[in-house]
Amino acid sequence: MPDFEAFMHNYFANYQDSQVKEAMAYALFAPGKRFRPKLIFAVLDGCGIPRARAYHSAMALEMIHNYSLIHDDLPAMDDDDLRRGRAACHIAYGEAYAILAGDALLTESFKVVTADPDLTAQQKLDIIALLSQNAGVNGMIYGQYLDLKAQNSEKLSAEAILELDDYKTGCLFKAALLTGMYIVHDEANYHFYVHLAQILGRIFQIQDDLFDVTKTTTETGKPALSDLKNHKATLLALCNVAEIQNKLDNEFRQAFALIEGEKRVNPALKELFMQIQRR
Ligand code: GRG
Repeated sequence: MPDFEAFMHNYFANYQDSQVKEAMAYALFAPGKRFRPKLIFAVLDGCGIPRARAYHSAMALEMIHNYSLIHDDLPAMDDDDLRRGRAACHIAYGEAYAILAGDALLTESFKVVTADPDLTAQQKLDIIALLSQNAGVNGMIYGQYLDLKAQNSEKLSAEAILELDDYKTGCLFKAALLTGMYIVHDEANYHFYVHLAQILGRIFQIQDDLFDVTKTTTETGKPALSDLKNHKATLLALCNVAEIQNKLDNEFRQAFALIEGEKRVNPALKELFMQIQRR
């Protein structure tokens, strides 16, 4: 996706030089998969609308995602030294600058949406409200809270773990799909996007839990067995690897049935889910 990367680099040039800016760039331009932007672009692709129409919003969402990863790795949270195969932001820049870089990515994300020349004022308001709601205390932060709380409590039920996943991981996917929905004016399909985002959040989190025990540090770019070290609430505490793989297959079946059930099937969304299945 070179055009989108170039767009983000150009936008970034507006920020005055500082070590906080360097720490922000270190996180944002690390080799991430850009799944949340890809979800937005898939919604646009399905309607034949050029991806560039979503670049501002996709950058905003990727900034929020990267803020969450910087803060998630901090000693007060997961205390992970490695992210995407290299030193976590707080290891490279120190805790204070990493905290500021995360704060700056979050606050600047909203400004990026306002700078989009193609969105109407109503679309900007809708997208900013959507991003803040899904990143905030009724969204991803609530998921992170449930996750932290679970580390010091009794084993969670499978339902409680899936609820945690819906908030921690599903909310930003919901923000991505609904951002696409607002840009292409497909509000009539609101429930389809919300349901698909929920399934995707579960898929991602289940894969992440599985990869923690089945893949090496070189393959994931993260320390192996990190969830175990942090006494994380994952399905592995309740089921074996084969059972979890079964749950994952079931979530994929639901996702494909949902996509195929649409009056106008979006092949780009289907292809993205197939890519996620091949991870
Ligand atoms: C600190 C407020 C705050 C929130 C943190 C997202 C999150 C909440 C923590 C991340 C924990 C985690 C590893 C969740 C599993 C799913 C997930 C979000 C993985 C990382 O996303 P990818 O795989 O990352 O899209 P890349 O590196 O590709 O951008």
